[in-house]
Amino acid sequence: MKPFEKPIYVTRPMLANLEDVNKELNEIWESQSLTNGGAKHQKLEEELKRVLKVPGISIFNNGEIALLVSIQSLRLSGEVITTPFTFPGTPHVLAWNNITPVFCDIDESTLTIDAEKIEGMITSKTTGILGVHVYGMPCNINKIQEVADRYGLRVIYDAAHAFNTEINGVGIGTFGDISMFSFHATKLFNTIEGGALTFNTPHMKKRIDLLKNFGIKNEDEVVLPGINGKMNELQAAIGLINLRLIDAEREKRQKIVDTYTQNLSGIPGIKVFEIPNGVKKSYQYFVIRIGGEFGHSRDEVYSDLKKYNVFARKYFYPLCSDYSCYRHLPSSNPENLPVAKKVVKEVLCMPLYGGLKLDEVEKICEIIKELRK
Ligand code: T4K
Repeated sequence: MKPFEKPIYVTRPMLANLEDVNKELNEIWESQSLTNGGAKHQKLEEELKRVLKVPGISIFNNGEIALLVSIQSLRLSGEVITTPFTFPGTPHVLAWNNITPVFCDIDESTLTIDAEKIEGMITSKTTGILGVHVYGMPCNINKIQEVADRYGLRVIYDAAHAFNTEINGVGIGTFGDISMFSFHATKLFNTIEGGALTFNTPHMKKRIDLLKNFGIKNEDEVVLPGINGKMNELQAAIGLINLRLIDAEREKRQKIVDTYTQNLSGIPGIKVFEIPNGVKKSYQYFVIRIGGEFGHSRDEVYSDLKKYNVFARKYFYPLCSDYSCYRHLPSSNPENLPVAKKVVKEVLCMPLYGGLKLDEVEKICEIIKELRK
């Protein structure tokens, strides 16, 4: 089989029509209001509240600063229990807040933090749980909340991959104390860079909004050591346009996921990572697990696909607990993380974006089948 003529990446951003962008830019130029909570910012917050089905929201310049602020807003300290199977941005917000990440193993079927193991990791220093809805798969929210309530812990969800995810019609951003969404270019919904915190108790917005604007209350008062986490008007404008495009994008991605699933299911050693019924999918990632029965390791498949110009990604390898900045921690001991250690060698994120053609998806599946021979 011939390689693809042009590289096929793990994702491509959803791009708005330039005429629509120009229209928005004209309005911004007219208003001369470029940032600091302008009209577009306010409108995007209102629209996102509806789309994400959340009572409270604050939008940010990127997801990472939003997550950093979520820790400050809940005044977490000491130790926070989290997953090692995530993007570096998750544990780093703890380190930046002088908090020790405590890595808990993951559940083999959901690949999210193993809620049954959280209780055993709680110490007198624990103040919170930071779960990640990895690849848009919801954490075991009921069990996590039950443990948190019993020990008086706060719960934050990193929902960077879970835009539009709902559990039985309930927005994923309503669970726990705060959830963070990423609107990075590589996400289903993008504002180029961007993010949001969502929460159930609308009074939380006041503190979060202060924290993202240097703690400035008014011209005479600065009441908190805040940071600059504000989304600007150009980002917000892109968001307003892109919100109109996501339903069509999700439909295209659904067809791609169906095509992958049909073509890859039944190949010995390949397991398609499926999100259960009752969960509305974000279609941000399509993930397979490559087990021993396939006859080639995940790393071999990853490298072989490159020869065909297909750039799949090993998200989230290596485990955060293996980074040089965290591997000294007691919870990073491999004996504490047997499932994560195994899974991280098997996962492969396949290309998924609306512009990917179905015959290209079929060819990628054929390449994988050929590799097995
Ligand atoms: N928590 C979790 C669980 C996260 O996954 C993330 C981010 C965060 C927190 C932090 O949220 P943000 O602060 O980013 O809002 C990418 C993204 O940059 C990152 O947002 C994302 N997670 C992560 C999973 O993926 P890289 O280093 O893999 O990106 P990169 O540049 O290699 O891009 C991947 C592919 O996408 C490229 O090969 C081509 C394509 N691409 C990328 C960009 C940026 C484009 O076609 N156009 C583009 O503009 O991290």
